[in-house]
Amino acid sequence: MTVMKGALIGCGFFAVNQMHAWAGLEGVEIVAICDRDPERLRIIGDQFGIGRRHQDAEAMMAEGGFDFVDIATTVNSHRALVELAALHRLPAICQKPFAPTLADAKAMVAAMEAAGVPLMIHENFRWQTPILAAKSVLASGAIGEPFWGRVSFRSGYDVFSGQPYLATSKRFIIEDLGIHSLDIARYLFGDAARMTARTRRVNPAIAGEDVATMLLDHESGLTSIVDVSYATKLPEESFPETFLEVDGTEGALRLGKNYRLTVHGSKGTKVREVAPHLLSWASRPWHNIQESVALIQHHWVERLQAGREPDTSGRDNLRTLALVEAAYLSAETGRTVDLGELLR
Ligand code: NAD
Ligand code: 89V
Repeated sequence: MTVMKGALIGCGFFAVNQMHAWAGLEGVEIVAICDRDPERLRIIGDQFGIGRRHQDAEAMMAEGGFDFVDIATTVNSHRALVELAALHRLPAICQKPFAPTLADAKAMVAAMEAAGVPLMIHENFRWQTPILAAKSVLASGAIGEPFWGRVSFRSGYDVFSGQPYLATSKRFIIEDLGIHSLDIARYLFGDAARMTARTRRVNPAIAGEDVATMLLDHESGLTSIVDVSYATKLPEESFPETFLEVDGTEGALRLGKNYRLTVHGSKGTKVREVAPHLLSWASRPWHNIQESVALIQHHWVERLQAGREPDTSGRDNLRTLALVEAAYLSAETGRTVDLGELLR
């Protein structure tokens, strides 16, 4: 089997998961890493036994020796790094959020398309085992035609200790976490035509909004609510579980605490656990996210080898990012935003 070689850029908090997932996949090997911070380079390089270490992504790409780049830096560096990958005709994975603005993301898609190389956004939440299970129930027709849905993430978890930059960003929960929930809504219910949103900042110690409630009119006629909060103090913390409610013409689906999936339809009611697997390198409560990282990276390898576009390609993810922009615009202006306005 030919082994595909990759280079990872950005050796921070989340890259550790990506490196573990690469190490666990067959047919792929990370041969070089890059970070501006020499200490992060040393930590990740030593932990995963990577000898080739760079502080400058441009120099690393110019030297070459790999088949793709995996960009795991924070959002403000994404456009420059993806454009650099395009310049070197290197297929690239870029972490979410795709870009600070939809205009940047459109330029990144255009650059990669002009270079003729694939771009995948690391939008991993739709790859979570419980979300995949819900998708397959909806596709089976067990609840009939879905007409209403809710994607809900409500938590009081301290995300700022692992990712301190989230406390100082002017945009917080929609851009960082809601983006995943909005992508799940697209994955389950199809694209949305209109967005109405309300936001709040409850935690006075942070710069951005930590609560958002979004109403989506989907092209299919389905209505959904996507609600996210990091200000919700519950007796039992559920981070990082996403809860789902879907009503259909023949029944209903509920995904609740501890990955309990209830499906009610014309053939009766079934309740089962759709918990993620605890991979050898994973730790609770992050194992749900960690497994989805392994699954999306596996998808990338498969699609790259087959010469087919990944499901969460740059072009696909423009529609998820447009929902983020629409939510901020709607919350700011108080009006309902037509997605067509943003995607033109
Ligand atoms: P981090 O700040 O811990 O790590 C980013 C690293 O990138 C830092 O070490 C920094 O020095 C390096 N870096 C920044 N710009 C660079 C450049 N131009 N060249 C080389 N190195 C550079 O951030 P993080 O928490 O690991 O987040 C990284 C990205 O991952 C963010 O976009 C975040 O939203 C995303 N993330 C995704 C998930 C998920 O489930 N998909 C979870 C957490 C974070
Ligand atoms: O997925 C993310 O980007 C993370 C977290 C799940 C903690 O919000 O920031």
